[in-house]
Amino acid sequence: MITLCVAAVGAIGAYQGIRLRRRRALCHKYKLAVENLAKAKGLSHKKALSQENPAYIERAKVDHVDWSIKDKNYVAPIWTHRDVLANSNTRATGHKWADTPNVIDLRGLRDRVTFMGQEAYPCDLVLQTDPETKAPLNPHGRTGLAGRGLLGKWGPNHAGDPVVTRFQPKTGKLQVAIITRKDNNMKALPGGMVDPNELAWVTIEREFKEEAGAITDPELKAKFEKLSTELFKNGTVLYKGYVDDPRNTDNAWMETTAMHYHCDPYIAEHLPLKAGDDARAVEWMDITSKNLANLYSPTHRHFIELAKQNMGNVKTA
Ligand code: RP5
Repeated sequence: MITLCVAAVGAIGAYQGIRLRRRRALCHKYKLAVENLAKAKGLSHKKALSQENPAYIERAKVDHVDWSIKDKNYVAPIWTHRDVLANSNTRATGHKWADTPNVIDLRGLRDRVTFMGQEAYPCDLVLQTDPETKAPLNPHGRTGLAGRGLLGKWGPNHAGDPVVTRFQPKTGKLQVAIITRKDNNMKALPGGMVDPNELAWVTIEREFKEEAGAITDPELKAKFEKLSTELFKNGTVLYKGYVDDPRNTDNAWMETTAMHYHCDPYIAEHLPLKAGDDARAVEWMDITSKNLANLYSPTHRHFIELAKQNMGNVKTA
């Protein structure tokens, strides 16, 4: 009996040791992925420190973005937009797309993943949390704002982004489908939030159709449906991870899956586009360094550059 107990305790100890080592290895891999992304050209977070979302309150000054540098003077206002609170999943009314206002009550982080460098990591294993509030901490550092701002979820908020390219039928220049966002009038990819239990590639196709295919004429609409459905049959995953988004806060941030779809010459010439949903306008934008410099997020520019690489670095404009 005693021998059995000793063996059982030994086995449990060994199992816990393996789990601890696995957890350490995973955290190390995650940390490296975050560092690599931050080091990548132009991808350290800047928009997340900006005042570019007109609905946002003023962010606190950030002297040290990196959490590992202790900063006693850093006091970020805690702010979550009233629309987020009104749609909390703990309320009887509203659309319930947002988490509970009190992060302590949030039990779901262990069921959620955070994407970094194309890999998915369990949030509860790799994310650091604020020692006082217990809220998850933005892996790219301080933003000057605590709480969730306009984002519904504590931690990562998942989206999908289509990078749809074509050669302009007359000029032959490489172009990308770009919307003008209604919230801040900036040009961006026509992406959107992943719905509960939705696969990212489904979100990507749905969002493109909603934001770039709001066509009312039935004949043109049918043409758009047929051609875009054909286009979305073949896509390449370009990226999974953090987006430098002006809505990010210390405790809530955007992550996305970006996929590339290239139009064949027929689709390039005949796909009709019309802005809808969150888009004020939609256009085929020449891929030039000037145009890419002013996008909603530098991370979107990165996706478009990855799409170019995916096409073998074709000559652009
Ligand atoms: C960005 O916000 C993502 O890359 C995606 O383009 C977009 C999703 O948010 P909404 O457009 O739905 O507001 O971070």
